[in-house]
Order: sequence, then C-alpha cells, then structure tokens
Amino acid sequence: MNQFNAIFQSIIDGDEEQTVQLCQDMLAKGCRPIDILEKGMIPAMDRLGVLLNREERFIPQVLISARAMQSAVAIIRPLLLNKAESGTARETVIVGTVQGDIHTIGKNLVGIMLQSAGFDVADLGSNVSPEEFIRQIRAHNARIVAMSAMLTTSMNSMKNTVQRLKREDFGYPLHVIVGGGPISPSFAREIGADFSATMMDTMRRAVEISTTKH
Ligand code: B12
Repeated sequence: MNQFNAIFQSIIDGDEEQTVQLCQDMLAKGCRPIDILEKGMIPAMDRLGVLLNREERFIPQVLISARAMQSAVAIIRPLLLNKAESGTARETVIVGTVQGDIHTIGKNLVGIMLQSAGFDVADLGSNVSPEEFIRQIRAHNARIVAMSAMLTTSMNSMKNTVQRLKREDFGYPLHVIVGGGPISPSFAREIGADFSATMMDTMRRAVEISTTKH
C-alpha cells in the first residue's frame, strides 16, 4: 500500500476528521503538499465519479467526501501560498464556474495555484452569469479569466459566456483559459479560448500571458 492510499480511502469514505489527520501526518513526514493533492486527493474524487456512475455512491455521500477534501485543502493551501511570496506577477485573475454548474473543487484548486504564482485571484464562485464575469473583469481591469465547467450541459453555458466576453470591448485583449472535466482542447479552440488540462498548466499559462507585453 503506498502512502497516498490512506488519504485516498478516507476521502472516499467521507471521513473528514481522519482525512485532516492523515494530511497533517503526511506533511509532518515531509510529504510534498502538491503530491498529497495530485496522488491522493484528486484521484479519490475521480474514483467517486466512477462509483457514482455505478450507483455505488450517491450525491449526498459525494458531498460529504467533497467536504472532507476541502478541509484537507484548507491545510495545504497556506503551504502552497508561502512559496509564492516573491511572485513577480501582481495582476488579478478572475476565476469562476459557469452558470448552471455548482462544482467548485477544481476551480478552487486552480485559484490556489494562481495565487501560489503570485497572482491576486477574484474568485466569483460557481453558477456565475456572463454579466457577472463582465462586471468583475471591468472592476479588476483583469486580462485573464480562468473558467470552469464540469458538466456536459454547462459546456454550452461556457460557450455562451466566452462569446459574450468576446463581444465586449475592455480596451485590451482578454485571455480566457477554460478547463474542467468535459472540456477538451478542440472544444476550447472551437469557442476561442485557451485550454488547460490541470491547475499547474493554468498557472504556467497565466504567467506566460502576464509576462507577455500587450
Ligand atoms: C464532487 C462532485 C460533485 C459535488 C460538488 C461539490 C463541490 N463543492 O464542488 C456535488 C455533490 C455537489 C455534485 C453535484 C452534481 N454533479 Co457532480 N461530481 C463530483 C465529482 C465526484 C468530483 C468533481 C471534483 O471535485 N473533482 C476533483 C477536482 C480536483 O477535479 P476537477 O474538478 O476535474 O478539476 C481539475 C481539472 O478538471 C482542472 N480544472 C477544473 N476546473 C478548471 C478550470 C480551469 C480554468 C482550468 C484551466 C482547469 C480546471 O483542474 C482541476 C485540478 O487538476 C465528479 C466526478 C468526476 N470524475 O469529476 C462528479 C460529476 C462532475 N458530477 C456529475 C453530475 C451529473 C452532477 C449533478 C448534475 C448530479 C445531480 N443529478 O444532481 C450535480 C450538478 C448540479 C449542478 N447544477 O452543477 C457528473 C457530470 C457528468 C457530465 N459529464 O455531465 C460527474 C462527472 C459524475 C459522474 N456521473 O460521472 N457533484
């Protein structure tokens, strides 16, 4: 059994107390926070998706598991942020899950990674309307938006949102990075956005954009 199995299982079981304890133990043993996330916690959520499809787990159980994961993420978050004190970029990235979609975990992680790269993040939460994206982009003079969709049904909402943003004149070019379970590079291309597969990719892409003159 590898060291990530215990936290993987504890998230599947929705045991919040044990998940937090295991996370603390692993960190105390010198385990890298990003490894705990990528090798233990995220695979657990993926596994829950499979169990949901097989009807071996149901939405209320998944909610409890999501809560356990979020409590452990809260412990890891400051460790990821500390590393970034000297980050060069200081612009604000707008982060949100599109209208009609209430999934937050992946989007939250994307926000944390962006903060770890020294960005300010305006997290609009989930179920965000195109109008709210526009309002917040203007309020922050933001050049970068990271948009999440986890449902095939909310892909349409993402497409509409990106189209709405493209019709606005912000006075500078806007970069939209899209991601989430059902989003593919070809879909991103089709709607005129950048694709990122992971939170690490998003961070790299945002740094690339912010260091490119416009
Ligand atoms: C947890 C969960 C929930 C929780 C969400 C809690 C929360 N606060 O987020 C709850 C229980 C509320 C929920 C509800 C529903 N869910 Co749900 N859920 C999941 C589950 C099990 C895990 C998602 C997750 O958090 N993964 C962990 C994170 C870390 O991964 P992630 O989100 O994929 O994010 C990573 C990448 O995608 C990427 N990423 C994510 N966002 C972004 C954004 C950008 C910009 C970038 C670059 C990258 C990026 O980076 C992240 C880190 O690497 C998935 C199964 C799965 N395999 O995804 C189903 C899943 C997404 N849900 C599903 C469904 C159907 C629903 C419901 C409609 C169920 C229902 N009948 O009510 C509702 C949705 C209601 C709504 N209107 O939104 C389906 C979607 C099927 C589809 N293709 O449309 C899935 C796939 C489950 C399944 N059946 O297989 N769900």
